[in-house]
Amino acid sequence: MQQSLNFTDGPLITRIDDGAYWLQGFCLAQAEYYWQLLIYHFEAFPPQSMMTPMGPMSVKTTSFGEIGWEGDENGYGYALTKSSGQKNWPRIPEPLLDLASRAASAAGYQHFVPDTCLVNVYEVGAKMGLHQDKDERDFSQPIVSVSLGLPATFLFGGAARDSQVRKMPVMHGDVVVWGGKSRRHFHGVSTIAPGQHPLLGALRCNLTFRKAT
Ligand code: MD6
Ligand code: FE
Repeated sequence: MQQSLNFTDGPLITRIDDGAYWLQGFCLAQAEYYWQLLIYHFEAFPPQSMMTPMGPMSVKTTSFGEIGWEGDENGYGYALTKSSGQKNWPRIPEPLLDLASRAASAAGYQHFVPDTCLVNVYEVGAKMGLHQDKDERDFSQPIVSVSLGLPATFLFGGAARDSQVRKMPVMHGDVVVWGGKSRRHFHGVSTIAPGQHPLLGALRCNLTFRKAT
């Protein structure tokens, strides 16, 4: 971490890289409410493990928004799709749109209006290998990533897969905003360690908001 600015009336904001910021505790006060919205969503759209060319992912996924993310045995990584099977994904709830927009603003990206929210659920032992987020059309728009539940080590590399990787302990209520020069940098999540979170139990949940179309 190169630089931390602790504003007296705001969250701890750490610059991770060019255009990438870690907002510690940014949504801690509202996190329980967001989790309630997610539990409700999971009843109709349960998180499912996506298929990749390397086999099923350990992380389970569901979505909100005009388009969602689905597994793809043929290509690499994910494919953006219009719907989940027959059912369209529900709209991104207003409180979550508001959170994404406020977090993006706090990191210097004004007027962020995401059209998709990917919800990743990690059980103990799940992880996400180093990857780039490069399926979106407009790389001027950032990604807003919200962490809930068990802590995780977020890995942040560079433009190449073998660039040096930094490790950030992301906690319940943290938000990472990602854009600018580091928009396509490699990143991932280490294996989730056993633990119990007071609200989520033995789970970590991550929301990523994007403007994909
Ligand atoms: C996760 N997140 O934290 C996975 N991508 O569970 C991501 O892959 C991610 O957190 C782009 C920007 C922020 C992220
Ligand atoms: Fe990603």
